[in-house]
Amino acid sequence: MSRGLNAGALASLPTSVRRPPARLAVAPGVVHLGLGAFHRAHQAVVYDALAAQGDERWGVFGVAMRSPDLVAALRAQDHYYAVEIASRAESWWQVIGALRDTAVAATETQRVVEAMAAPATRWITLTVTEKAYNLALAQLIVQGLQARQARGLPGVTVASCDNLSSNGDQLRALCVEAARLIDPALATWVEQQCRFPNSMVDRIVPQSDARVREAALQALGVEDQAPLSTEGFWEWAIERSQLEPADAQALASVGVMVVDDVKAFEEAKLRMLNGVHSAIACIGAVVPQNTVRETVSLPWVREFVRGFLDEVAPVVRRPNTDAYRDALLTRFVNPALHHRCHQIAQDGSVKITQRWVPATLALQALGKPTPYLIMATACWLRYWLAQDEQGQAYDFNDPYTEPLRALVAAARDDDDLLDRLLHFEPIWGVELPRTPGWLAAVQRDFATIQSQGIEAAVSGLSA
Ligand code: CS2
Repeated sequence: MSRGLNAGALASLPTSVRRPPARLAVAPGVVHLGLGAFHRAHQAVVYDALAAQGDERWGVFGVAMRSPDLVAALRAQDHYYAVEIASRAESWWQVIGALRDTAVAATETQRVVEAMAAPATRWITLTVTEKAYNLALAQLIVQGLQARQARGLPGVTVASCDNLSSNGDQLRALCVEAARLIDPALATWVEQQCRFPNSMVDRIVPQSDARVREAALQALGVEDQAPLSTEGFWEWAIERSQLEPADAQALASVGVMVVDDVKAFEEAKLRMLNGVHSAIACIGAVVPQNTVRETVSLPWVREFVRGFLDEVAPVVRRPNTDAYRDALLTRFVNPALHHRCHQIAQDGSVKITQRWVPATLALQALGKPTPYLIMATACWLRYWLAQDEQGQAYDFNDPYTEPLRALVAAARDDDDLLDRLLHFEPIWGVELPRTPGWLAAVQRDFATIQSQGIEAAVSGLSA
């Protein structure tokens, strides 16, 4: 039995492993909700870069929303864990020190509230996934804000880092609503004392697995129960007007893009990266292929990805979309990343409503056809059949599984089913299904997938 990673093991790690900056006895300045892989391989790495410069205010109190397992593993490791950062040019393992304390929101709510209301806390950040943006989430945050108000403490920066359009504005609206239900004066305090920056964060961080744990053991010489593997690329764009000037300066000094408007970054991320990611995930799940890299390595999928990215580029304001597209094509086939298609396909309905619907409507408004988005939609419908082309059944993990299953059960025949699925308002809204030709085009592509298979249907687009 090998020893585990913890504070005592740091000194004897191999010299090839990058060590975290020394921890000073400073209370965490950040409460992060949603302790998934993304935060630990993205923002926590940024905070370590700040700590390495001597800025000690970015230690993290990490909150898992429900699952106790990761928290238990991290506590046993003094909250240290290792990240493999691998790009084409170089790769290394780095132990992260930013995480200082943890709690599980579902069972330790009071500790979480106390952490948010602690004098040292200046930021509350979130990566809780799209489906979690509801009143219950805001009520949790507002408990912390209410305690701050009662104690005469200043407001905080509440930063949503999820893949949602105008994520900060959405979170502000929810928090103000939750505060108003308690006391209108609290709602005013939240609006006036707290900042809710819009932001775009990007780094591909697959869920960890046994392969990553084994690679970590090889690299570190000790066992890490919570290691991650990610790419070298990362971006974080955040809205300047919602930041304390000192925070803006600190973040910018380690490479965060502090910008006047994140819209252009958000469009590139949601419509290009995430948009095509969801399509790749559906295609890969159906073929089937295990990972994004395997799927995008198929020449016909690569062509599709390129076509999809070129199709949506006119409704992305970020400059140099060609370079952004080419970078994505490289990032998706990073051999170090084992990003499972089924992981990305999960929660698909709440994702594609952000990723495909606004892009389709924006292109239609420009009078441009959307054959790739339409094919992606047909692939999503095919994915909903829950069986790959080899006849293997798979499970969904989607907040709308029940209502969508009910639609399937109520359908009179296949045409009726498609019609019902494509009118499901929480995903498509009301406008898109009414636009001329959209429904018929999706139905036509779906029929081609059903009769000829997904490869023939998708390849037909670029032919
Ligand atoms: C992916 C994202 O799972 C998904 O839906 O599209 O997690 C994606 O990997 C990240 O947004 C990249 O920054």
